[in-house]
Amino acid sequence: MTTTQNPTAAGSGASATEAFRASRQQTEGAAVSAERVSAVVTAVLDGVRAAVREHQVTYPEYQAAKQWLIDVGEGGEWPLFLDVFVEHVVEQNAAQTQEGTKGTILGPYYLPDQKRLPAVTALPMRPDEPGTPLVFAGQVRDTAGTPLAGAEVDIWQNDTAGYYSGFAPDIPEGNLRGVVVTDDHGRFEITTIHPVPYQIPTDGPTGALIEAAGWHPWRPAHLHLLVRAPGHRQITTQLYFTGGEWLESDVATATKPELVLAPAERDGRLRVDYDFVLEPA
Ligand code: MBD
Ligand code: FE
Repeated sequence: MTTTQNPTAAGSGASATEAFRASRQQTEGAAVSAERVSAVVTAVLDGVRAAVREHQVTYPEYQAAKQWLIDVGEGGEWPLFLDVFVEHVVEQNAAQTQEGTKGTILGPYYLPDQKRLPAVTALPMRPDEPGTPLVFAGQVRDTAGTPLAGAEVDIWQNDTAGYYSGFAPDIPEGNLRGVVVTDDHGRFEITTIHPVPYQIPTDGPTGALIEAAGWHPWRPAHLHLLVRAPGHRQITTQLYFTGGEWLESDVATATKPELVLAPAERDGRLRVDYDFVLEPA
């Protein structure tokens, strides 16, 4: 995957399109019937037509909207835009049949095949990585309470500048990303830094829309996680932190009360414990 030389976040959106293309094989679903395509697309178009009618959309507005759609595609921001504004509803649908730990959206910045790390570990970091040290520890169990040894806690987060490795220049590949493997008791203990709130790139078409609408572009600070074990349903989730900004107004509508943690200071470092529960596949 190429990393754009644009240090601004518009580069993030474009790289997210490449990451999505690269991972697409895994996400391809079964064939969809004509009935279902027609039902869903008709509903989408009916919604658009209703908005045009209700708000008496003009020709200049219609042409501006067309240009914006072209710009989102050319800027590679469809993964960013869709994951921010639509994915949470798809996740709600999926959550209806999911037991165990609450899930939430994946977002555009996951990269597969990161470094495998032992149960007690630090995420790959630069020697001078800025940030508040955070120890994140817990256990992975099944819904019957049995610890899952060898489970994978696949974790990624932003740095204190707000950037994700692989989606911004000048950050080493794999920085603040890793696949932590639980010990014989299903436990893990990960040393990292506290993530910071994430700002949707303000210099791309998604940011332009947010600005034009008078919305704000922020997500609360979060850790991203995929947790998996053989024979169990993978959980996609995020963890948030009490007292942080934007918890009540996440632009991506992806917070859930169960996912907000309260780190405590211990030995001069922040520590937070959280256990994951996986249901049988
Ligand atoms: C993110 O970091 C994120 O988690 C989501 C869901 C969307 C955009 C950026
Ligand atoms: Fe994120």
